[in-house]
Amino acid sequence: MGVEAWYMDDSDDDQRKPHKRRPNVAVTLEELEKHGILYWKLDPNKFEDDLKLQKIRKERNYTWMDIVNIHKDTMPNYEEKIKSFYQEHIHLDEEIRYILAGSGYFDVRDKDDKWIRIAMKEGDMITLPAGIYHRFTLDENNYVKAMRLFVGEPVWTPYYRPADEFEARKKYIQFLNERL
Ligand code: KMT
Ligand code: NI
Repeated sequence: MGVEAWYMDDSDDDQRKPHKRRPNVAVTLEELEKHGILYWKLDPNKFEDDLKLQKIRKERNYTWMDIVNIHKDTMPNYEEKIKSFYQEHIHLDEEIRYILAGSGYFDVRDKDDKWIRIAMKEGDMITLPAGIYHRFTLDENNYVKAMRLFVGEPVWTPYYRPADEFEARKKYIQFLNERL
């Protein structure tokens, strides 16, 4: 089984809840791939010495990495950070995350601007393409430990929506139009 994803409902209830529609509208890995999203399943217990992870990093040039712990007791400016992660934005580079413990949701806009929620658990690694509108939230477990990877020196700058004038955004739209 790959990663679980679904179309979100319209409720403005707590962002940490699943927000599935009734009945649920599941999203397959194939649909995610059409949006330029890459996914891998790894063994989080051996992240320090994992040939599969090393291969991905080499092939995709993910040279840089660190590990972040997101929990209210360990993260400075926790509430502020949680809010900013959940503000819809793009980056000019790929956003690459590997969940080592805990869980959380990455929400991405589909080709029709609808929210898809991707439930990330330990062992799940994902790449969001440059220029895709997205956001992140913890789920009701309120904890995630994640490896952040990057192609070269990291630039974390979020460009909040609207950010349609950026080259990365235009290129992403072009990519979607060519594939969908
Ligand atoms: C981000 O950029 O949204 C984050 O780093 C969120 C935490 S990583 C799961
Ligand atoms: Ni982001």
